[in-house]
Amino acid sequence: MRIDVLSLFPAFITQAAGLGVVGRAAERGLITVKGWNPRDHAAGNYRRVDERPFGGGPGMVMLPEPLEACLAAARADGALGPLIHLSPQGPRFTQTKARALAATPGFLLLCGRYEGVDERFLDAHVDEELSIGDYVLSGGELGAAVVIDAVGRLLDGALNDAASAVQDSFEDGLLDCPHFTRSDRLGTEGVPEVLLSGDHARIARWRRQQALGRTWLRRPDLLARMELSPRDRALLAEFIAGQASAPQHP
Ligand code: 9D3
Repeated sequence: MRIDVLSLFPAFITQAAGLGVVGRAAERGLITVKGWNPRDHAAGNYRRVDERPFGGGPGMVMLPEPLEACLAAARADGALGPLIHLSPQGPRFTQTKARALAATPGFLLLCGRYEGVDERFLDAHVDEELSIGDYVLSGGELGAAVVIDAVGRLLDGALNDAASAVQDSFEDGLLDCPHFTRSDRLGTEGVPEVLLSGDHARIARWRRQQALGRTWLRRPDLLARMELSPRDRALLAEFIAGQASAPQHP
């Protein structure tokens, strides 16, 4: 997979994509992340990439010309797939979207700065928009890093253990169960007895029940949109019955 990122801070993206699981995926040749700086394609001694908006008001807007030249350079270099604008106006980036992108050969990400990007560039070149959540960032770079991380770790061979990919929170729509380490200092203190039992069927059952129960406690919105199997419903009912005082969900 190839991801090309248009950003005034390309090093931010390439550094983030060089670490951890995604960095290893890059070493394994599964993913290439390339940064493109519109400033390298800006004209004049000042290499302006921003300008004051028509109609006045505070703040600057990214000029279309450096972005057009930057995009053309990326495409000429082989950048492929849709151009996705990281934007607070976009629909929310989700695990479903991450899976869809991971199944493609590549895409481009456009990171805005200042107040945003000239609408005429967006109309002419952007295929999709994505927001990473309802909070105000100072630019699209963190959004791009989030997308690259979530997509990169889904690529076949990116994770060392294939099982950890399927077990993931959100891959089955549930939060994770609690984890306990074989810590020298803490020993087995505070560790649920079932995890020490060696009974793998009981352990799997407990973990599933914890995942269901914690989702019910902390993210009832996720459970509401799920179709639980009869077994899961029974596990959750048992979890709820074991709660000291059940929280009231509307
Ligand atoms: C305070 C400026 N806002 C005036 C209403 C508009 C605004 C412009 C530019 C708000 C944020 C940004 C920069 N944000 C992004 O580029 C961005 C973002 C975000 O802020 N939140 C969630 N997801 C994303 S993806 C890109």
